[in-house]
Amino acid sequence: MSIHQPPDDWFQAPHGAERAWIGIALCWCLVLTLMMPYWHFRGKQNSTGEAYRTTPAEFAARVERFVQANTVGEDKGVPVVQPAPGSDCYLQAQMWRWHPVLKLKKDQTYRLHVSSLDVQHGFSLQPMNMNFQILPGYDHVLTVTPTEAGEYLIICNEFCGIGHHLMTGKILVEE
Ligand SMILES: [Cu+2]
Repeated sequence: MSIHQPPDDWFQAPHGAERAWIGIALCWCLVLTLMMPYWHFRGKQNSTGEAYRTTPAEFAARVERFVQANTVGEDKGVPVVQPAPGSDCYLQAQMWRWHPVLKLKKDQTYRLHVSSLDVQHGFSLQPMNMNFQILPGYDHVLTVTPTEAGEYLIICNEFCGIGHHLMTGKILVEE
């Protein structure tokens, strides 16, 4: 409630430059809305949309089996896991770690399953800046073919609590 009653004619329809800017903003919203389905088919860094229902417990059990069968080393207490080229590999997001470290071969294709055990996380692969939302209850499957050897960092770019800034992971790609 205002202290003073506004005058009866306080409202004025937008005109001139204001009208033009509203029009420009509206057009840009429409362009971006159309770009969303377009990027789904054309974008090089967009997910295929392949996802399946799962539960945190079921996904964690699959990750554990995958880790136990393919571990080849350790990096600061985190298992380094090397899946067979062409196979399914798993990455688990949880407050506040990515588990395990994956070791992949250059030019080989993998089906990377990613899910969260607790809250929503953001998978952000650096330095190429590929980003995917990771939700609990969904097994997101990304078809991955690394084209350059090196060490890639995974950070979480969806705020997930007090340890969010510590949530980093790694993917190693070798020749
Ligand atoms: Cu986070």
